Amino acid sequence: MKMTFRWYGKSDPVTLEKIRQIPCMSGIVSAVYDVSAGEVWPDANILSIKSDAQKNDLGFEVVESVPVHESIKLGLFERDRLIENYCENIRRLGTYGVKVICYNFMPVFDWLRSDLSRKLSDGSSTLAFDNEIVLAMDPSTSDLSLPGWDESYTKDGLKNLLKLYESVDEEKLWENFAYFLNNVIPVCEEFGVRMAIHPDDPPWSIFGLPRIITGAESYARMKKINPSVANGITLCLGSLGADPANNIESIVRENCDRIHFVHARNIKLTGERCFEEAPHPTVCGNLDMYGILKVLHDSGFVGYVRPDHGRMIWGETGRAGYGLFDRALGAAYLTGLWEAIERSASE
Ligand code: DNO
Repeated sequence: MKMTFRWYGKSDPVTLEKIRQIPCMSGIVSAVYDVSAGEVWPDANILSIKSDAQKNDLGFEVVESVPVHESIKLGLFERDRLIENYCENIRRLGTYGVKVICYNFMPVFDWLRSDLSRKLSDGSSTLAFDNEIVLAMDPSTSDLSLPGWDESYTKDGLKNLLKLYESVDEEKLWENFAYFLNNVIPVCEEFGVRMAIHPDDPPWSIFGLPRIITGAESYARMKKINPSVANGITLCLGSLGADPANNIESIVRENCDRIHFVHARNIKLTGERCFEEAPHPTVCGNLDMYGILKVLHDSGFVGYVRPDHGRMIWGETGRAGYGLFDRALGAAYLTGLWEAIERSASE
């Protein structure tokens, strides 16, 4: 297991100098943020992340994300050019030592929360999802913004995009996903890169848009489309865990050969389709972190882990979910759990 930490580039207040001081941190997870979705990432931008990381004794082997252009998800005529650009990014990243690309296939919106700063009784604040609030939101006028979202649309652009999705149901999205996979996976195989799809977060349809990566059945279907291990998974515990019907341990057992990246975080279910993001330890939420990590360990997991979202604690302010302190506590906790699991397995 390699412990990693997400870094949003030079503008991130959580600097590489701070990240390197977290014990056992092997590398960063990052991306080229100043090139639009669908375009090829200049070599210089990729190399600059790599050399910044290296100067701090950190690796750069995981990219999160290379965004999939909406025209690919919609299956529009320009998708072939955009997929070729995606393939070129895979070639370049592979050449510079990137091993895993985390991506998602969620239409229009990436992860979603209704509350970016819910006060908890201990004085910290956290991200939360409340279904009633989301149902009442109008996506084309809401001002919500989350780290990593594509913010390049104008209000009209967004409205047009939502309109285009009216003719794309889940089956159509699967078809477009299969087309994408069957074009990119051979390139990944050639360049030693593994794709790791992030589950839909939360794992159900929002704003009437189709969402297809929601649990065990999705992974079985993905494998049927393309059985290569390069067609892999980012196991995001908090995303999958938001639906109590998902049995994460069993998803791990069924897919252990293709889990290349883990987003480890805990959540506290607060109602039907409602949850708060909890501190990482098992006792703080509904997910059994020890149990899940143990199954990963026993299934031979050798991929990358990053502590996912943290609360804002000790007065920290910054990107929602992506402050330093609580994520660093999460990393230390997860590293400790892993050490205990490894040691007890070898005794
Ligand atoms: C949220 C993240 C997601 C993730 C993308 C991957 O915090 O986990 O935004 O990066 O869905 O493409």
